[in-house]
Parts: sequence; structure tokens; C-alpha cells
Amino acid sequence: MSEDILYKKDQHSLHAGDYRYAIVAARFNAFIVDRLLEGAVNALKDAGAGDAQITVARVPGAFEIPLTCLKFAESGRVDAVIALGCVIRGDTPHFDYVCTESARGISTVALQYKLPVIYGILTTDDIRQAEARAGITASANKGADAANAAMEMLALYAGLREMS
Ligand code: INI
Repeated sequence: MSEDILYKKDQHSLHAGDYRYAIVAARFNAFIVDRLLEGAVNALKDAGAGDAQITVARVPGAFEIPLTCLKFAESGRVDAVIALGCVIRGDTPHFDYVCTESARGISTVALQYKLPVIYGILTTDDIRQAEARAGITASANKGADAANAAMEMLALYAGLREMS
């Protein structure tokens, strides 16, 4: 096996290619998720994606993300799905349910449809942590990271197909 194929696509050589990307973004905590969305779209465009390659769907909250990812996956019209949301811990167990079910659902869709379905949902203890990860009070933007992960995985799988 050539390690070259597995390692050459680092974060500095990401290309959107001619792949089609769906972004599923929650409206809950929109002040955070909008920044993640902006980061993801900018990362895809910086890597050469055109508007026609990017479809954005908004959903009420993180709990609604998995089924929407599944709808995109089963449509056969996208090559990768990027899930964006923000769940901030409160005083109720709701936090755990929403986090657990969104993570489980997203990984189920990825495995069922053999597609990169990228988990870009922030799960934080408080608003300050969320702001830092959304590029508001720090430079990191987990939406951009999620888009980069989608492109990296598509490149990796293309390399694996070439090997087979
Ligand atoms: N949805 C989120 O995306 N983030 C949250 O922090 C959140 N909290 O805290 O409740 C949240 N709840 C809504 C949930 O995702 C569903 O939209 C709702 O339960 C309707 O199914």
C-alpha cells in the first residue's frame, strides 16, 4: 500500500474538486451556528467550490440534523454532508439526549450510505466555549474545520478507489 496516497492530502492542499456538498445547519443557537456556517462555506470556496456545489439546509435544532443528512445522502445528489449545530449544556438532561442522538444519527447515516457525514456540532459547557470555537472570540472556526474534514475525506476515499 502506498502511504503517499494516504498522507499527501493534508490541510494545506485541500481542494473542493467537483464534489457536491450539503451543509445541514441548526437554527438553535443561531448566533453561533451562523458563524460555523460562514466558516464552512468560506473554507469550501477558498478550496475552489462554486455556489452550485454547495447546498445549505436549515433545521430547527441539532436533533433534526441526522434525518436531514439522511435525506441528502439517499438523494444521491451530494458527495459529502456537513452537519453544523451548537448544543450548550444547561441544567437539564436534554443536553445529553440531543448530543447523543445527533452524534449517533450522523454516524449511522455515514456508515449506511458510505458518505462522509461530518460532525460539526459544538457541544459545550457554556456560551464562552461556543464563541471561542465559532471564531467569535478566538480564531478557530469549527465550521471551517468540518468543511476541511469533508474535503480531506473525499480526497482520501478517491485515493483508496484508485488503489482498488
Ligand atoms: N437544539 C440545539 O441545536 N442546541 C441546543 O442547545 C438545544 N437545547 O439546548 O435544547 C436544542 N434543542 C432543540 C432540539 O434540537 C430540537 O430541535 C427540538 O427538541 C425539537 O425536536
